Amino acid sequence: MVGSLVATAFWAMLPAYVPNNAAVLAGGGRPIDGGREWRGARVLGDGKTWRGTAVGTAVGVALALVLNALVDPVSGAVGIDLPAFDLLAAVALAFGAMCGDIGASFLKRRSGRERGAAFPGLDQLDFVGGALLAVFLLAPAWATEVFTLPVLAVVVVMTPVLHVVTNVAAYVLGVKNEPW
Ligand code: CTP
Ligand code: K
Ligand code: MG
Repeated sequence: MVGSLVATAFWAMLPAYVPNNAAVLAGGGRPIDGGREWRGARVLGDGKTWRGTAVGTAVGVALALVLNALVDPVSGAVGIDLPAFDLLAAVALAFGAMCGDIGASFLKRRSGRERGAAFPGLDQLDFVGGALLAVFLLAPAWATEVFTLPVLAVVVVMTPVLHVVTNVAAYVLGVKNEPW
């Protein structure tokens, strides 16, 4: 029961988890805010780029398509009925995750935090909020079927743990500037 909730939550959120990590590897180039400031601080900052956002979204959608090709054998192997991704749901999860992270940077700049500064809580859940909001808005039937209340509860508890682990790992490997 718990195992199937965790497996479903992890599988369904993978297209939202991977974009931020892909953006770290792909980032660079022109910042989304074009260098503009608002009220004495950058609108978003140099850490939110067009390339990172586009590549992150594309990688998330591509991963969903790969998962769709694997869903039957994996479901059979683990004995859990994992969901396949509607295209719109995949786009919403990936792009919504990137938008949640971008929204968080906007809030960080408004609260005087420089690029790279930690914002505990927000850092671990911004992309989850963005992804879930987008998928419930753009693919409501799919989202309601997959993200039942127990699955949502697992997502909210599991994601910060995974986020901390992957970011510390990325920092230790030298691909990320801060361990958060
Ligand atoms: N990145 C990007 N575009 C995005 C998100 C991330 O190019 N939409 C890249 C940037 O190179 C960024 C790195 O991924 O520096 C790490 O992402 P993140 O930790 O979200 O950004 P920070 O640099 O910490 O900036 P902020 O304080 O605004 O979160
Ligand atoms: K972030
Ligand atoms: Mg950061």
